[in-house]
Amino acid sequence: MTKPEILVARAVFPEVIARLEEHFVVESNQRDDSWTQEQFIQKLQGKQGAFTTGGDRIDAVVLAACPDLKICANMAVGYNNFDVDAMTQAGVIATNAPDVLTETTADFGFALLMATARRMTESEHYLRAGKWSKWSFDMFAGSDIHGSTLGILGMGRIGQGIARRGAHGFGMKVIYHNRSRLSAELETDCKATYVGKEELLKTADHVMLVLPYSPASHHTIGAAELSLMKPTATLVNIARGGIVDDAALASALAAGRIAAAGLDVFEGEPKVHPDLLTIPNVVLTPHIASATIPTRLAMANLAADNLIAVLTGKKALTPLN
Ligand code: 8YV
Repeated sequence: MTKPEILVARAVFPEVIARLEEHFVVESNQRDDSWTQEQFIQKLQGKQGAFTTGGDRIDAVVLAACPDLKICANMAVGYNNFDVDAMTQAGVIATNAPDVLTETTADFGFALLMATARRMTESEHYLRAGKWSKWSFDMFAGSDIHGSTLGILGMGRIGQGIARRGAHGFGMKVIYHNRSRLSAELETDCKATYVGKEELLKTADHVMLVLPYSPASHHTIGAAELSLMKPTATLVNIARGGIVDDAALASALAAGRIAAAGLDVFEGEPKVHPDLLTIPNVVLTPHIASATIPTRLAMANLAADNLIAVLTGKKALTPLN
């Protein structure tokens, strides 16, 4: 029997490519070239499977040009790069990579919160620039994490992981807002209290964004929402670019309307709003919340498992449609 053909759209672990090659004829992009949509379509034509990452868009145009496609496996839990309705209509299975990255991403969310509230990068830049000539009582004074109120917007698995870290590890009061309320059991486990979005923004000392991106969550945090937050508050976004209006955030930070922000994701990344690059009270990281080798390997293997299952006639492990 001839092996199905697949495209791996971005560079990944060689051992994952080797696993895929046991089952498929693999065209991979180990040079990690950036492709235009036209080039992507050209490579995908005639393939039954695609291994994608968050930057590879699968929409009606791509689907219409690639009628042999049966499955697209995303090496990401977020899947706003997929038009799932169009995929369903075209009979293409969509899968993501949940669970395997939950704890690693929650660790990072917490790290970014602490770095932001305690002004770690801002103070390091000061030190490296040779500006530290003497200690002073209020030098880089930040805000406390322990005992403060953590407001989490989006309470999926990663949000719950951050809530547990905050409540159990740091004695934080955790409040959350989500499309649906957690079960009583999960609320007890996370020590988290459900509140409305406005109450969360007004009362949290630290606001953590962990909600999925969709047209409905576009600019969930804009000028109006930022004006509700405490002037001493921090905002952390590890969800997706576009959930925050980055221009409005840059103005709020520059004007001191909130104390600080920590951002791992950006509107139009890898481009970053130029004002954010010059403002001191923002910690910036290049979309690395899931970046540990074991976790990225688990994500890649889960995407590979989905491709292998579907193209050998079995059910997808983590289907989206
Ligand atoms: C990925 C992510 O690294 O899983 C997600 O949704 O944002 C990250 O973990 C990124 O999307 C690349 O696929």
